[in-house]
Amino acid sequence: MLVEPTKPQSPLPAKPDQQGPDTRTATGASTKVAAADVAQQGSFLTTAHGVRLVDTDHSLKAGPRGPTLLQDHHLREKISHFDHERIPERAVHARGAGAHGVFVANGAGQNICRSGFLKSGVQTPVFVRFSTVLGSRGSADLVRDTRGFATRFYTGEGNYDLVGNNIPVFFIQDGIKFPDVVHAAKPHPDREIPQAQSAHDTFWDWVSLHTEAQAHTIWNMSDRGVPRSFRTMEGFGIHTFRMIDASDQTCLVKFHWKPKQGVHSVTWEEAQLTNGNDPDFHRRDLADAIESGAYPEWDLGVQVFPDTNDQTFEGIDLLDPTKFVPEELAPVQVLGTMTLNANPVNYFAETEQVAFNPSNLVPGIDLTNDPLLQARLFSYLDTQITRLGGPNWNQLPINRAHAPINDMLRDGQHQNAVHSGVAPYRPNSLDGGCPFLAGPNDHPFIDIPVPVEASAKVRQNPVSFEDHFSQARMFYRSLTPLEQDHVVAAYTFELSKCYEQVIRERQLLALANIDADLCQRVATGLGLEAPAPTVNHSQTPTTPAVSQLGNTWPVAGRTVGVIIGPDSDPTDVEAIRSTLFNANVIPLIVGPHGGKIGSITVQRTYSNAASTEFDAIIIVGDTPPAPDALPSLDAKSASGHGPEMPTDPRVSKLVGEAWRHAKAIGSVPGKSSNSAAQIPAEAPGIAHGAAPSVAEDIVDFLRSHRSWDRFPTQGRAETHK
Ligand code: HDE
Repeated sequence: MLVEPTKPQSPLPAKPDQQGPDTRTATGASTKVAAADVAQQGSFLTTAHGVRLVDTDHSLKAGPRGPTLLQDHHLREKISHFDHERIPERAVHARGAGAHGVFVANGAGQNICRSGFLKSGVQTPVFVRFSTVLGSRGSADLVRDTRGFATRFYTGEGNYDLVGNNIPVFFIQDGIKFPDVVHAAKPHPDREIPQAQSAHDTFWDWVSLHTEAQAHTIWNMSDRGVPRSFRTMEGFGIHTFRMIDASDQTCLVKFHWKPKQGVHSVTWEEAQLTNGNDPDFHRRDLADAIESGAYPEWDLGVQVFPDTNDQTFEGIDLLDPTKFVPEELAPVQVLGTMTLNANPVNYFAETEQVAFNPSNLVPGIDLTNDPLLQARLFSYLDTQITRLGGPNWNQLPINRAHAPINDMLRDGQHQNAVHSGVAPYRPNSLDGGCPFLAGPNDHPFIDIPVPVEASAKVRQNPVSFEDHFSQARMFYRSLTPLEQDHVVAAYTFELSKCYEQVIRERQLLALANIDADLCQRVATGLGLEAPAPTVNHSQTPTTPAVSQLGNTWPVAGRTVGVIIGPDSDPTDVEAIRSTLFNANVIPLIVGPHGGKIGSITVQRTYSNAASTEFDAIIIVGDTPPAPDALPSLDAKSASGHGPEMPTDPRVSKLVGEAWRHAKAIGSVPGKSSNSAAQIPAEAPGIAHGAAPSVAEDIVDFLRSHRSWDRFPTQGRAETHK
């Protein structure tokens, strides 16, 4: 008689009369082969079914000049597969770059969370995907936008996805509005412009009407909207999550990623130039850094709050994702460190097919009722079905868990598994009762029975969600005067790109409600009247932790352009290179032409180098006009400047931009005055002198990222405390 077994058993083997396919990979190899053989094996070109081919350049035709035959199986397979190479890009966050790494826990989380991956010393493989939000897959990296920061931890207890951004607050308080904000921010539906940016009418129309978006928008308008690198971005989980310890005690947490290299940005002008010079700037920077061994690192930390009934901390509603908690009120406690140490082998298979999902939780981490988070739990699962063509996307290599899987999910498009047994249901006796349910000591995910406030079903926000301006004000007033200047410039630029006057005026009113001075300065730039505020602020606290300036950071992986001329001293160049290499900074030699200048190998030329690819520059000796520095040959050479000039005009342009973008500039004197002569010698971030000491000074300047004090600021110092 069949009885339901009482002990867990392995999945049933096939019956004696059954035989599944041989255990082969998709390439026909045995499953125990190296990863590369799973993708392709053998050195002959074959069809997708392993038949070797003698020709792939000519279709099968009725004679050399005749029509192509339908019979050509190779032609049809090759073209048909090609026709289906693209999958729908992500609706948002379409443009991204990924990397593999490892997270090592320091054990500090053990007291508040029972997740195995937070136990001291546990190493967990991770895959991270950074992204912009608005642009299409082929858009430029350095647009003004929020950046996605999505991390998958392949833990022993299943996959945990922390799908966050580089800004700690979000546009909206309730997920039901996500299609609205995205439709407003995406290109206009009639002409499909502008690509990958918020400087247009529909965006500002929506955020000026829907003022809960203002708290996020001001972060976008700050330097956070144009990061120097993925490596120099903070990450935030945004929502409040719940952690559960070994004895079922709970606390509320907000996640933070802190980059070891500090938080840095580029200037707006630099961002715009970069998008033309190198639209892949961030993607390249991440891959190059990893390839060169300058592995990016972040500490993962949490702010911890008591799990109180009102889920409010120091007056801040923890369920409102447009609010953040200043670090001065709740310090970030570090739980471990993530190091990104490997680039993907194949962009499509990994970075494109990775399918994050905030529902991927592990024991010890649970959700709160944040209405934005709740809607995400539906959206991500749903979107992958369209994007990855069916429900089995979790079987794709990058999405597979590193923990044993025995689900009862069956069939569906692209099913990779050959499941044995007959009873993918519970309870059963036919498959030996498998799979079994875990007991409390088997590391199961347990939904914590959090009481739900007795209430009616309503479409309503809590009252605290009505405060839309106090945190935007706190953020603005916590920035340094220079950072405030950048915010003013960003709003002025964006609104100047709107055509509708009424939209500008409405956004000015929102700015008046954030800070009167901010509003006045933007209004001046737009040539409009500053409106009076309609909101009164009582005392606004400040949180200096949101400022990016005023510290020094490691310089590993930074790039310095070393600009040489035909007579530059190779000993000087070598001294500079070795000083920079010793500091783990990457020198790139920029010469008047490709190939070699004497014994020095040129990596960039005057005509193809862009100032935006360097964090600093050093000019070694004289840089007279190169033979191709003629206005008629190169528009960059600028009319009127010809071979009679002491300096190649493209070098002058490079130096001028480095100056404008607050980058450190060094020069080693040559025989005549070189291009750095145009720069005031005593200005901040300028080093003149002998080769090794100039390079040492430049490394020192790089530690504070930029020499911002080169320019006077207009922001109000008294607001930043
Ligand atoms: Fe997303 N979001 N999102 N989002 N999101 C997606 O999922 C969505 C939200 C974030 O590198 C999509 O797989 C809704 C907040 C990142 O693959 C989609 C709502 C935060 C990424 C989606 C939000 C994010 C996504 C597009 C409101 C920061 C890129 C393709 C309820 C905490 C992940 C995909 C990657 C991607 C929906 C809100 C961050 C459409 C409906 C808040 C970093 O499912």
